[in-house]
Amino acid sequence: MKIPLQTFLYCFPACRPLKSWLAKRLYHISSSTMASCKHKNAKRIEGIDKNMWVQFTSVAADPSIVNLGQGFPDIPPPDYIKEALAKAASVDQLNQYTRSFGHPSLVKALAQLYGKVCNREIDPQKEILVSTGAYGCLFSTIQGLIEEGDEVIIIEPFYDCYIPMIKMAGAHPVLIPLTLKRTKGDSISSAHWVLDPEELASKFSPRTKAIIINNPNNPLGKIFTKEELQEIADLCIKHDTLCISDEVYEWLVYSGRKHTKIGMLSGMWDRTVTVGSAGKTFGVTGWKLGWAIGPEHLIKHLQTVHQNALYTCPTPLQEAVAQGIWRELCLLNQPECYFNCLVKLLEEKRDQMARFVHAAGMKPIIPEGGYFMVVDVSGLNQDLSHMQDDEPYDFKFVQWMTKEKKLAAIPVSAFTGEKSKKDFEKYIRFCFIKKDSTLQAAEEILKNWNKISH
Ligand code: IK2
Repeated sequence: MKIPLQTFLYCFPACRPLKSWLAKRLYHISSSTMASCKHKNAKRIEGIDKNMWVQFTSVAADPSIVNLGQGFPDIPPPDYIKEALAKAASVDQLNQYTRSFGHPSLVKALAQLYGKVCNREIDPQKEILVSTGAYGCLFSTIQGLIEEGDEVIIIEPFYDCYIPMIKMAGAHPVLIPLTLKRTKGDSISSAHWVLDPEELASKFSPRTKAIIINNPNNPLGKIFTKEELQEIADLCIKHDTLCISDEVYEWLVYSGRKHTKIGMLSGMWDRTVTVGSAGKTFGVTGWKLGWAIGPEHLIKHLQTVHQNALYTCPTPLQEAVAQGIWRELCLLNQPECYFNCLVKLLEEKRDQMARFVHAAGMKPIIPEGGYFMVVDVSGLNQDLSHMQDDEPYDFKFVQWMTKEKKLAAIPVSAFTGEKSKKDFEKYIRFCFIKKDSTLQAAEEILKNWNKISH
């Protein structure tokens, strides 16, 4: 026989304290069940909780480690940009909110600069969005233009944030690797990494909404030739596909190479969003300012995302970057231009790094642009069998090297999808926008390592 709790408590009043205890327990159980369900992550962020920058930058933060990992300079930014920031911060009005889609003086400066580079008039109000770094612009582009169920083609190795951003939009990444075209001789350049045109064509389908290219590429340093870009452009036009062109290293182009903007090829302006970064342009990565440039009918959707996500970016930083751009605009193609000075400086550092990694038994891939060098470490035959087995070799190698040799880098398979990890796990990436003393310290580590291991 079942006796209801209320009847039981009525008949046995001594048990009434039990009632309140039971009620509290029941409330606790039901609310914690509700909580576990309501506190669950949104589906759109499922499986994207790991982030390699979070993982590797915290390890490399130890000052005893020579950090050639994350891509930021330890050489000082140009004085004029720091002075411009100090000056901007001293103007009361410039410490307040500014226009949502970009501070007026910055969008004007960007329109002038890219108008000159692209040889077309750019509307500062309608064809530009300023956001929190290239990251913010990529996010607004993908959220604003990519629909649930769409496919987005990405070229491997790729900057790692593309995939989680595409997944957050409910779309599907479709990957195609750059592969090393075998060359005679010892020296390998990023130019030897190419797409297979037939494979590329096979990736386009009626569901393809966009292709993302990164030119110059991080991590390889590849600069796509005009012919390679034309092949991509032809496919975009044939399949009526958008192109998102991440060009944050556009000014870092080494001797003998030329950077072409895919958005400037015939028929491409109307379907291309080009992304740039003040952090990379002026060596101020901590400022986290970037821009997206393209036709009004695309940029207006990025602006919609931005106004509802971030609304605006810091005014003094935007003013200082505007001043920096005005300065460079006047000096463009002259030796005093900061972009040209930086390229000269970095080309020397690139060659210095290539020499010392080669001397240590690693094989460098000489980058045509950017400030990273990918190196093949398989020649070192470093036995890492004692380490966790469920990670690619390069992850283990970087963790081991950081701990044992006090030298930090980034594993290249972090820039690929699952299927390609096997093809890239013998490579690690070094950043060379570093002071001479930092590069010398790295060289010293590699010299000693060689002595020990041979
Ligand atoms: N796109 C690319 C290709 C980038 O390299 C970056 C910045 N990457 O730097 C970290 C590293 O690779 O070590 C971004 C976008 C993001 O740029 P921003 O800092 O302007 O958001």
